[in-house]
Amino acid sequence: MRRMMLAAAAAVLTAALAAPVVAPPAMAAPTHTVTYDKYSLKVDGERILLWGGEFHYFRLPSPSLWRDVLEKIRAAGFNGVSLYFSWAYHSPAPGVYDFTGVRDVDRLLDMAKELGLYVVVRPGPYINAETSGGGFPAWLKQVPGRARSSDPGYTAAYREWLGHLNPIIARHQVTRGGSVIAYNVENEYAANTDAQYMQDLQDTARAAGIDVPITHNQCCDASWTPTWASGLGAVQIPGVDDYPQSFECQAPDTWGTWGEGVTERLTDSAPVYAAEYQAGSIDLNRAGYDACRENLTGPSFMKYFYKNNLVASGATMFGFYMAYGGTNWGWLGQPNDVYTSYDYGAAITEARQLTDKYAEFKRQGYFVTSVAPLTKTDPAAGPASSNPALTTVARANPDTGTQFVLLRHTDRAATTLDESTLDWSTPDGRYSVPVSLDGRDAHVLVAGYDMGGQRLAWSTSEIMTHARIGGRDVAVLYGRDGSAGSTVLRYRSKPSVRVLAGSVRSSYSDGELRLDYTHHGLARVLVSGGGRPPALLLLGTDEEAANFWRADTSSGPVLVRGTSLVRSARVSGSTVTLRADVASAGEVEVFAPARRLVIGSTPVPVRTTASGSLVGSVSGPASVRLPRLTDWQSRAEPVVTDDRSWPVASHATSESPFPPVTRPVLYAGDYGADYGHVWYQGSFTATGAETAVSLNAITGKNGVYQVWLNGRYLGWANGGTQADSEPPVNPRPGPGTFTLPALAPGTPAVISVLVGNMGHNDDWTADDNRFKQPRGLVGAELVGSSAPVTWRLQGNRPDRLRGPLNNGGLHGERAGWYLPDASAKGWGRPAATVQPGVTWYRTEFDLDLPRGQDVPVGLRFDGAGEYRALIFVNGWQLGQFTANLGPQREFVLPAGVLREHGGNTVTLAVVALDEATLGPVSLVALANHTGGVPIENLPTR
Ligand code: IPT
Repeated sequence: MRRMMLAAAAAVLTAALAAPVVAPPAMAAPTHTVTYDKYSLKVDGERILLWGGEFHYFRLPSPSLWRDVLEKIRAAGFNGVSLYFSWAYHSPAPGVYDFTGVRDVDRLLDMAKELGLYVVVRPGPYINAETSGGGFPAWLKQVPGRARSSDPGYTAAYREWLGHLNPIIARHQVTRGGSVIAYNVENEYAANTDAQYMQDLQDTARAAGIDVPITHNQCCDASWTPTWASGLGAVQIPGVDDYPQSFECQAPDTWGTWGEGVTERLTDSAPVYAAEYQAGSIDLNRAGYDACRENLTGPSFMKYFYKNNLVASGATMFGFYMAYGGTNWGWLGQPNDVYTSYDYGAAITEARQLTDKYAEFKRQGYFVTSVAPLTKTDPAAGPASSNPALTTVARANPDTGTQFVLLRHTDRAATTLDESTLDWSTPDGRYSVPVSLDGRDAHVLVAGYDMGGQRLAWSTSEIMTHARIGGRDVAVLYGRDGSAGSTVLRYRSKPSVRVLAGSVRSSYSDGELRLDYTHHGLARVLVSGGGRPPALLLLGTDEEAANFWRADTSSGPVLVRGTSLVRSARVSGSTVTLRADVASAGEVEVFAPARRLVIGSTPVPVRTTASGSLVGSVSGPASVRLPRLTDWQSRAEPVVTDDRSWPVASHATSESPFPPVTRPVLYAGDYGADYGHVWYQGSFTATGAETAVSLNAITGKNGVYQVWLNGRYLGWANGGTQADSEPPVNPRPGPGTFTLPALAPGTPAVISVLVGNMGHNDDWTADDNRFKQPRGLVGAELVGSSAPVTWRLQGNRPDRLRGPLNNGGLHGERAGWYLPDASAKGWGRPAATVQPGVTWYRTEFDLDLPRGQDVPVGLRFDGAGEYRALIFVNGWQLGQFTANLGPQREFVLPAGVLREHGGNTVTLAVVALDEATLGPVSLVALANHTGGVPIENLPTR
């Protein structure tokens, strides 16, 4: 009997954990289904090609700007986003979680749904992402049991996190009317793997009502095992991460150092998933992110690698890492690989500006989301090329026959201009097709395609997009400026052809209209009759094509050119209304079923063109002058303070695998000092024999510590960095010996040490040896004396509003000097130079930026010297200027934190290693557009 009951209970449990979960009865009925097969995901049975960009909400502390960035992502043609969720960002302490304000992920997922973006959620628990601890909260270092395993200590901790997050995600699934389409467990889980843990993560998700497909992102090609495609812990849609260019932004000529970048098929039961595909880079060598954007991951990289991958792999699910990188504000960043900016050389800059890479994303994104046969393709024989320097790779849709032919250089690194003739058997006949390729580029040529109401036999121009507008098919095709193009369309009878602009030759025979031209500017050809609906072919250069914006409305798509962004469009009656940004005055052209145009709330007088479009002119933004920062007040932080309320370092043991250099354990985290700076005070009674103090500290890369005796500065040393290899760990990672002045026997003495913790190690190796390395002092002893020293320490106190990562343990942080309403007492006129230690500076300024304009504002530092400055704006710690390290001099101040209409406070905590001169600090306008999004100011208290 008892056995039976147990068996029944086990069956119920198994059902609850493993079966695809049926929504609890209280939930509304599923509104959509998400299924998949080897070709693609399907929503309500309809195939989709998921073209997603990665976005980190936690790197943009302004929910209003989430909308700005998500609208820009959508406007580039993405139909999805991948979102990591950072555990550390939401949890200052075990059991304490916050999902409000800048941590309101419910709001984020609502926004994604409203904008029509599918979401792949990536809740970790481990995320890497160059975040401190790889997204693990620092308090997890005190939890016994190996992280990223099925150890009970870790399991209880991550279940707490997912216990808060999963229910939020669950209610935003496509199956419940939201837009979450897949759920990524763990992250590149390839070292020290524990299959039971992978399984538990999935069971936990299912039990919380997650019923969309579960995915994983395997590092870095299928040779890494396990791939989680089969066996215990297998996911439904295993994916692969690909970073073919590696991360050396300073190298101008890199081309696939990490391989071909073709995403492997890991299973025949699911689509090929490029879970993270390189779309930028961390700046390992501090070359500056523009070098990452231009040298390493620019448009020619995108053209070659993305198109090659699209056709060679047949992937229909993509997550481009990153679409927008953002900012390592507060103590969010991991110390080794990144600095404050996480711009990533992405298509959208940290200051939310659109780049040449954005234009390339637009050309490709519009294509892959407009041409439906791409969602279901099999490998096919590519046409033979008469010139061996050029090669083809092909796929075809088995239902429509539509072919996708990749044209590339045989030597993928070739930079030559080569011409060839393809012997191309298309669904509409066999053709000799002249093609050319100039340098590092690739083309996806399409044949046998029902392009709206037209039949495209083939074209050597690439398709950007096409849309039925006002009863006509409008298609945008493009090619490199100066290259030849041909397009062949089929008709029942000879159509009438009118070349409205540019130079295009046309000929007709045997049901085929052939257009020949050189890509140059924007040619326009109107085709009517021939037994098909009329068509307007817009044949442009790459640049002209990228000027087009496509927005979907309930009256069908509209196309726009001449604005610097189109966020959305609406057609009502005979009026088309655009939400669009404009950087400079000029002409705007709109293809829409309308006769009147409104941009924002301003009617724009228009005329109708022969192309059937509306043309008018728009004005640019008003110019902006930002105030100068003057009237600085300053205040030095004390070096010796009353420490009676500070915890005494008294522990004999630690959870950390790193053995203490001396006892008691001095590790900051063991006493709750988790982020940023930590002050230590060591009190002793002098024997007179002390000659020096020998210290050791771990700060993470680029961290330093400073030492004083009785308030007198003794100097500084570099803190230890991450031990990159496996154990044995470096036994004395951050040594420093500081000579003491002579002390009279019997006198009380205080050694003050300020240790800057640059962030916690990641847990890439899933073995605790990196992640659980301590921060702060790891050893301290007097030289020449055995006088007992009592060490006390003071660390961060979390700011409830700004979150656990906003602050460290500087006195000024604990006393609230960083807040905009800090008392003016104790502040005075700054001295000409700063002394070693911590000096705070503060000033206020008013802004009143032009309404209806988007002016991203930065704070620029022009100084140099042995100092760093923590930057607080209205209390939000927006970065660290490292004068001695570079490369970053401009720090983005997100609107919302920054009050665009009203008073602002900038507070700097300058940590000087030597006497230093600060140098100018100024506000800079990083761009200026009309448009933008409405900005909600964040509270300051
Ligand atoms: C890949 C990680 O999954 C991602 O979180 C991020 O760290 C990215 O790298 C680099 O920016 S791991 C990489 C070794 C492929």
